[in-house]
Amino acid sequence: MSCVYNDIFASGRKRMAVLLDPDSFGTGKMQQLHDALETASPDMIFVGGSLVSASVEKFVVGLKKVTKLPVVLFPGNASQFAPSADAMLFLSLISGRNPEYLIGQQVVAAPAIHASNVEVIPTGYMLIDGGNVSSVQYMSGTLPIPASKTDIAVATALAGQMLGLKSIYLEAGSGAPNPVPEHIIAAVRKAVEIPLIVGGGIRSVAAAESAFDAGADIIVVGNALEKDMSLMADLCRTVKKYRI
Ligand code: 1GP
Repeated sequence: MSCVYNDIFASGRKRMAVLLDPDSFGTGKMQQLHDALETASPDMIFVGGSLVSASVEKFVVGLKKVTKLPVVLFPGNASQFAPSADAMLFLSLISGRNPEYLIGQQVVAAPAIHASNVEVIPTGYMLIDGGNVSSVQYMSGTLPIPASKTDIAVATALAGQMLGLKSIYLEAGSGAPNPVPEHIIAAVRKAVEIPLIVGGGIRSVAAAESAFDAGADIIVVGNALEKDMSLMADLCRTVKKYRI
């Protein structure tokens, strides 16, 4: 049986996930996505968003028709579970102090996830100030960690690791003006051993390189690809350069 965590997250190789929001991406662009994936081949597809109205399950089933890549749920809340996915980030918003996103939504979702074959990847989700009020910040009613407070980011990631979480996601927010700063990535990378996912505002090869150079294991790119799918090939070439 394939294991997304062992084979991709903890492989020790740099990886890239393409993030698709079922509402903004829609099923109409599946052919375009198929063509882009043929040339680029990222490592996996993340599916989710802060607020999703479309059926995530229907979207995942549609995705499975155009790609064999692992589909990993990246849910904004419990309603975004889809049993046809390969894996899911079981997120706890550990940078926030809202119990609903620390444990509440997780309790709601747990029975359905348990009854499925979806692989669960417990993940500490940390919102870092990306220079605007992000959807995550607004929807979760939590404050991001200020981009200058490296010590708070490190302590939060350490606490997540000590709680047994299997990865840390440093999030600047979708479409953030500023991606997670290198000093935060580097300090968290040094502090914890678990895989480090970095996303939010990565919209160029240079931004992807600086996240990897600072210590990201996996980068997540959504917005920029929605605007220009051709960027996927450039980003995937960059990821592969790190594997030589
Ligand atoms: C958002 O980290 C992801 O949750 C990706 O962000 O859409 O800005 O690439 P972008």
